[in-house]
Amino acid sequence: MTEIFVEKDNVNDDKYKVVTVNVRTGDVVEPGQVICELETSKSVIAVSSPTAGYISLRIKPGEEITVGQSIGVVAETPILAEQSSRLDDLPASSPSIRFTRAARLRIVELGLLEEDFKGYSVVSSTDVDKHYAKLNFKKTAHEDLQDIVLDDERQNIICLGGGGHAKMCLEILKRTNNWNVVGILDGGIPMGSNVFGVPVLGPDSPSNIEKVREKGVKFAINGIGMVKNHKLRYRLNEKLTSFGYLIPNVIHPSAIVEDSSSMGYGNQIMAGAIVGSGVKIGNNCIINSGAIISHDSHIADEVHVAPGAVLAGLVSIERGCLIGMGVTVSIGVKIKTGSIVPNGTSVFKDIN
Ligand code: JB3
Repeated sequence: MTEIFVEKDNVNDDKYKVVTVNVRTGDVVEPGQVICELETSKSVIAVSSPTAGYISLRIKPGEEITVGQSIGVVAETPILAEQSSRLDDLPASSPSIRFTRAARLRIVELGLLEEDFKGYSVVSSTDVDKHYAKLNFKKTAHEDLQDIVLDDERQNIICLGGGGHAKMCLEILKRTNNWNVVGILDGGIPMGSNVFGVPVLGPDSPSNIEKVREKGVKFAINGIGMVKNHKLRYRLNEKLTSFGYLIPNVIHPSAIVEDSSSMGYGNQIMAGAIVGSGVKIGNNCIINSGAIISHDSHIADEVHVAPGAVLAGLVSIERGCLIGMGVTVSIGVKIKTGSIVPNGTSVFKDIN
C-alpha cells in the first residue's frame, strides 16, 4: 500500500483547500493520474497518483488540508483500499496502544489484527513488520506449499482456521464426499501438523492465500467460528473473496433445509439444524448444531445462530448478530444489527 501525502508547493502555505476530487474509493488509478486538485495561495495544483492500484481518498471538495497530511492510499486490491478508507472511522482496538497510521495500514495489508499487539504502548510499521517476520512466514519448509495434493475428481478447497469450528466443517466436507480439502491455513497451529489428516500449510498470509489460488484451488471455507472472533471471521471472508475464492454453502447431511427456503453463499448449516419453509438466509452465516429457524424468518449476512437456539416464524435477524445457545425468539421479533443475545435468553419483543 502506498500512502499519498500532501507535498509543500511553496514556502508560504501550510494549508490548502480541496477544489476537486476526481476519483472514488475503489477506483483503479494509473501512475501520474490526477486524483485531486488543491487551491494554494498562488494557484491550483494537481495531485497525481504515485503508483497504479486501487485508490482510497479521505478528502472532500471544500475541505482544508495541511501540508504533509496523508490524504489516502493506493492499494493492491479493492478490499485493501476499502479497508484502509475505513481505518479512520474505526477506533483503535485498544485505547492503551498508540498505532501510527502507517502501522494500521500495514496491519490491514498483512492480514494481521491490532489485537496481536497486546503489551505494546506504541506500534510503528516497523514493529508490525518485525511481528510479521516472527510468524516465520519466510523460512518455512512449506514456502512453496508443495504439500498440496490436488484431486481431479472432486472439488479442491482450502480451509482457513484449524480450531473447533473448522473441525466441524471438515467433518461435513468429508461426509459430503464432493470435496478434497487440500490444506489448512492457520498461523496458530504448527506447520506440517494436521487436523483430521488435513495438512497445516502455514498462516493465511496474503502470499500463501494467493499461492493456493495459483495452484488452481477455486474454493475456500472459513473455518473460524463466531463466538469471540467476529471481526476475524468477517475479515477472512473479505480476504477470501478479494483473492477470488468461491465460498460454498456447507450443509451437514443430517440438517433439514426446506426446498422453499433460500440462502446466499458461504453458509454453514451444522448437524441437526432445521431451516424451515420460506426462510431466507444471507451470506456467511453459521446455523449451528440443532438450531431451528422456523417458517418465513429472515437471517441477514454474517449471523451466528448457536447450537440449540430456536427462532419462531417471521423472525428477522439483522447482519452480524450472535444468537446464543438455547435462545428462544418469539414469532415476528426483529433483532437489530450486531446484537449479541446471551445463551438461554427468551426474547419476546424486538431488540432495537
Ligand atoms: O460454540 C461452538 C459450537 N463452537 C465455537 C465456534 C462457533 O467458535 C467454538 O467452540 C469456538 O468458540 C469457536 O470456534 P473457533 O473459531 O474454531 O475457535 P478455536 O477453537 O479457538 O480456534 C480458533 C483457531 O483460529 C485457532 O486454531 C487459531 O490459531 C486460528 N486463528 C486465529 N487467528 C486464525 C487466525 N486462523 C487464521 N487462518 N487466521 C487468523 O487470523
